[in-house]
Amino acid sequence: MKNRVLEKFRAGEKSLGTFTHLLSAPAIEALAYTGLDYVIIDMEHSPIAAEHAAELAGVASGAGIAPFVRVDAIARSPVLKMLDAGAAGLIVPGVETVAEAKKLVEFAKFAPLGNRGYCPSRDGGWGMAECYAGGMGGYMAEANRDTLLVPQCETAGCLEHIDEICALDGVDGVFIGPFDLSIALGIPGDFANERHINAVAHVLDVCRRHGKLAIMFCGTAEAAKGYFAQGFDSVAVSLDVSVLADAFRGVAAAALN
Ligand code: 3PY
Ligand code: MG
Repeated sequence: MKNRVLEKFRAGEKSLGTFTHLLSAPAIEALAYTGLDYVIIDMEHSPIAAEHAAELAGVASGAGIAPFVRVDAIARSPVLKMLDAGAAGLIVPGVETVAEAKKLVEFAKFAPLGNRGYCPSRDGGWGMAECYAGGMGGYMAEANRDTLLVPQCETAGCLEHIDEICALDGVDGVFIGPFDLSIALGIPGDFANERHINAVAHVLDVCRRHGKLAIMFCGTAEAAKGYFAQGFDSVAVSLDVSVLADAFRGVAAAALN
């Protein structure tokens, strides 16, 4: 159940990912050759549902790129299904309250941290993975340690309570959603606004103090470089479909003009 993003975080190295909306196994296999560490299978903003997300997670781990899943609800079902399917981490959008974050820990982490339900499943090789050598306790401990629970900070409530949320045992990091965060701040898309810059810096600082993974989302490699320089451990850049469309727009412009 090794987790490349976690290993890099522990080693003080940065990691890079992107979102996938393409609903395409070959696209994910291709991403594994690009130098990206992880791909986030997005159940929130794409039609990808549980069965499809599980297949794509399997494809990604087989290809050597860590499968993260952005679930579409703060609920037991998607959390459990995606962890059982072998997600290296869960990104959870729209978190508002400390109580919601505690619920997530309850769903995503085995006892004693939480109350995750158990079934021999893909993430533990259906009971045949090495971590089972000493019994199912080994698997449970490894799952708790190596699969990341990462709430998004993108609401006013989450920003207000970020210190408490980040401090929770079982919350492994925070993923900033700059678009929704800027909407929550009343400055949609204005990432240069001082209030947005201060909010982002504050979340990063809180993550640093609690020793948790700080992940930022942005649209370009240049912006990613800036966030790494600021101290983010990880950046998710853009979306496979956007990068594809941008590339072809450039090809069309160059070929036809
Ligand atoms: C946001 O910017 O709101 C996000 O959730 C990025 O994925
Ligand atoms: Mg968002």
